Amino acid sequence: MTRILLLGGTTEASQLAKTLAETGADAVFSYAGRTAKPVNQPLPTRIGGFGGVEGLAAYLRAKSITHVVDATHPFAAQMSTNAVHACEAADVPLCAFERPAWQAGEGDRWVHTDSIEGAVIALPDSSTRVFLAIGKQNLAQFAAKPQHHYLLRLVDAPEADLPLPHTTVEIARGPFDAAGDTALLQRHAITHVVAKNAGGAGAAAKLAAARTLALPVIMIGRPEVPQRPVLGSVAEVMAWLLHSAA
Ligand code: 3Y8
Ligand code: NAP
Repeated sequence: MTRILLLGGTTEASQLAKTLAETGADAVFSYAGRTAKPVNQPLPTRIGGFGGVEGLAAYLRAKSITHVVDATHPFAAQMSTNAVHACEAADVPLCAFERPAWQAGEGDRWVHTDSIEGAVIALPDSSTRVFLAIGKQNLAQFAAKPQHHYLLRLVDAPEADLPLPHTTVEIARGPFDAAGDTALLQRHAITHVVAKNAGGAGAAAKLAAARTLALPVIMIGRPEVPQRPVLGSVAEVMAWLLHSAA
């Protein structure tokens, strides 16, 4: 009896949820509860943390989960790490469903950093205008360079004051398109773009826009997560589920 826990929150997770629903799979979709109104999914959905590794392991046992697919974002490193340890503890097979990292192409002006702190260091000292397209969880680190004007794109309007003195806030939920992002960068006279190497299509528009406008992109590399099988398509995940059916 196969029962799947799908750790979601990305375009890939939504694609997989659609196929699981169409095939009548017994699956539950999980959001962290980061946004006010997450997109509805065609599967029974739970919202909120599990309570660390122990909480997730207890959930797996209590709900008789037979497979976990981690389709969270490459930067959701804590969730992915917890999933590895909880699945080991509960002896439940786990795979990750993840899009490949973006690679710089012709005309790209990328500066690679391996952390948010590295991105702050990579920004110039003289004040300029920066598109910070990394959401809201990591803004505090940029307070080390308050001299810049920051264009922020957030999913929900910030409740508390922002940790940066000069900001313009754009409330928008992706996926985004290159024409829209090119116009956005021009409208705000942006000179630098800061991005996480999310991969996939949903967040790539700003990279195409930066290339069009010959702007530098400070590209933050992905955090480390423990070893687990990583699959790259819905078909591969469906085959994995079938192959390792309980
Ligand atoms: C809550 C679920 C789908 C999923 C869509 C993808 C594409 C649009 C692009 C930019 C980059 C960013 C951010 C981004 C994108 C997709 C995907 C993706 C980047 C939602 C969603 C949840 C979140 C959480 C949110 C984070 C933030 C990151 C905004 C839903 C819309 C910047 C990542 O305000 C906050 O606290 C936002 C937090 C985590 C990163 C951060 O650290 O702030 N995603 N994004 C999920 C949950 O609760 O479990 O609300 O519907 C999902 C999507 N966001 O179904 O089609 O697959 O990546 N999300 C980044 O890539 O850098 C925006 O602006 O150019
Ligand atoms: P994170 O830092 O790796 O996780 C922090 C904690 O949030 C986890 O330990 C877990 O809490 C909870 N959590 C995270 N994802 C969850 C999920 N899908 N279901 C249930 N609980 C979850 O996570 P994050 O980077 O904040 O990402 C949160 C959500 O946003 C994820 O769904 C992710 O896919 C989505 N997202 C993130 C980014 C990004 O840039 N980080 C981009 C796009 C989408 P407990 O320890 O209590 O279990």
